[in-house]
Amino acid sequence: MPNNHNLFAALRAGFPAALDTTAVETCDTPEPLYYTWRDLERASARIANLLASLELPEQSRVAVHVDKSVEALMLYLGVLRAGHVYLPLNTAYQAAELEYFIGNAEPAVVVCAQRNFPWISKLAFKAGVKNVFTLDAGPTQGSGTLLERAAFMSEAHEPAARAEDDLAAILYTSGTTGRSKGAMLTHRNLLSNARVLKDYWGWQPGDVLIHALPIFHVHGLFVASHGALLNGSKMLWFEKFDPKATIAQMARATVFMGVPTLYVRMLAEPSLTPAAAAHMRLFLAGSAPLLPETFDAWRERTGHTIVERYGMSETVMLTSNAYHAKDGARRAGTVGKPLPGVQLRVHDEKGQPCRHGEVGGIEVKGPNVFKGYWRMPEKTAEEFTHDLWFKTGDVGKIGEDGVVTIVGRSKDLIISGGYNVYPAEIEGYLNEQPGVAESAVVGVPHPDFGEAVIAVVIPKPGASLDAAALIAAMKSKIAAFKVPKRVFVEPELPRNQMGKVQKNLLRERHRGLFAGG
Ligand code: MLC
Ligand code: AMP
Repeated sequence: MPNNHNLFAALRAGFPAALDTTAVETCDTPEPLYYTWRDLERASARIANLLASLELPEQSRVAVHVDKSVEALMLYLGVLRAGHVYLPLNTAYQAAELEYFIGNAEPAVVVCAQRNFPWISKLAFKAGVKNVFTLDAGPTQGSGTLLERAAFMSEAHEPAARAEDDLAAILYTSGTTGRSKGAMLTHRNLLSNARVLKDYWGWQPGDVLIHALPIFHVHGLFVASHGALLNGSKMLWFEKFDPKATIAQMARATVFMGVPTLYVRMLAEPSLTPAAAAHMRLFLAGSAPLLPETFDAWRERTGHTIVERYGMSETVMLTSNAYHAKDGARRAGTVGKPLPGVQLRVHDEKGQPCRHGEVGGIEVKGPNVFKGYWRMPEKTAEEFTHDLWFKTGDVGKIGEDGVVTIVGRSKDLIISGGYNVYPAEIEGYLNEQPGVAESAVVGVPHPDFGEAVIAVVIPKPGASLDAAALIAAMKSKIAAFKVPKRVFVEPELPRNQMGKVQKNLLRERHRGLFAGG
């Protein structure tokens, strides 16, 4: 079907002719499991046929809250193939978080781990979802009702016809105020970006990717998986990141992608040596700022210079340091130049262009920029300028040489170990706790996570608050990575003359909290 813009069809075209060679090898299952390209082809066809048999409305959302496994990747491919919309959810999310996503996205299908079926199915059925399946990574093959049902389906499936602007995925990103927003990504957004990255990062025949990131966010699901699939490259697959085991696999691999925390943790391993990394071609980092110390230490310890790149859920990848020498040098503390096809500008608060080196809001345009927030036309309009550039919420500058440096964020956002945490959301939960008058959540430097979430809470008159009890209460409600690592009970919050909480003072006061580990 020449005019079919279904992303799956393009990824499938990248599979090697030898379909019986290994596409994915697992590294942290009791025994290594080998999945061939034919396995990916057949399983995604069966899952697509299963979805087709359910006679869902066109472009139905399929919400997925499952542990990382090769079967979960097959499910992603099956959803694309069937022409539906993939909605991945972090497995750390708990009931309150999931209830919102399911209510907002109105998926036709929910897939969850067997152990979570009792509570997730309850939420889903309450919201009117008719199809709830389970999917677990088993010791020898995936298990659960999704694959049991798919096993009866045909292995032949023609990818559903899709237009470039049809939705392929929705990724929820938390909002600075109020609830999370679903970023709608189209087949064109994802494919155009994957093709640009294939070229820009010099993907080669014979490349082998170490895949150690979760597959419910842009970095692991799109940047890493698409890169390997489009290039027909084998993946060495970790369900959970392990620094020692990752280093051990470098002798068989060529490409690694990680958030800065993964690099920091590998640097703590004595086995990280130039010899261990000698077979590698490319180390990529992103999702959070890579500290120049980490960049330098990595070069010293391995002889490799990390390529740092910058992106976000709404735009996939925007800029990258160079891979090819012709594209320039790789510089610590910068995120490189806009990728081919991406336009990037820096504007001041009045909407006027900043000069080279002047700091302002980063705005972008290009085939990679998302279609808008799911069922939130007003929020979408707010995030675009009148001439339709997307306002990233990141603050930065462009040098004379075109290289972009991110200096901060205008959005009140903490990035902890590559996961985003929106203070407004956590403050909302804290403020609901008995005896809490108000709270302020900020990020402070952390040697492992880059930034760590902490909270300052103010008791209601006469109330006494226990920091440990507040942390325990948060742990029972929200994803653990969002829970403040420390809570301080203080008499009042610092405010400016306008009454606005001065979070910068709180950050300053607590910045040494985790110094040195
Ligand atoms: C885990 N914990 C975290 C955390 N990850 N706390 C703060 N920040 C984090 N990122 C907490 C858990 O809640 C738990 O707390 C304890 O640490 C141990 O949990 P774990 O699951 O064993 O942790 P670990 O496996 O060590 O996970 C750390 C990690 C993981 C760094 C491997 O966070 C990770 O995979 N991060 C990558 C995120 C990512 O892929 N981001 C890409 C977003 S895409 P407790 O209290 O229960 O003990 C994007 C766009 C772009 O941003 O540009 O790419
Ligand atoms: P997300 O909403 O999870 O997609 O996170 C996107 C945000 O991560 C961006 O808006 C940036 O603030 C941040 N980010 C991604 N890559 C980098 C990077 N290399 N350096 C600094 N911040 C980054």
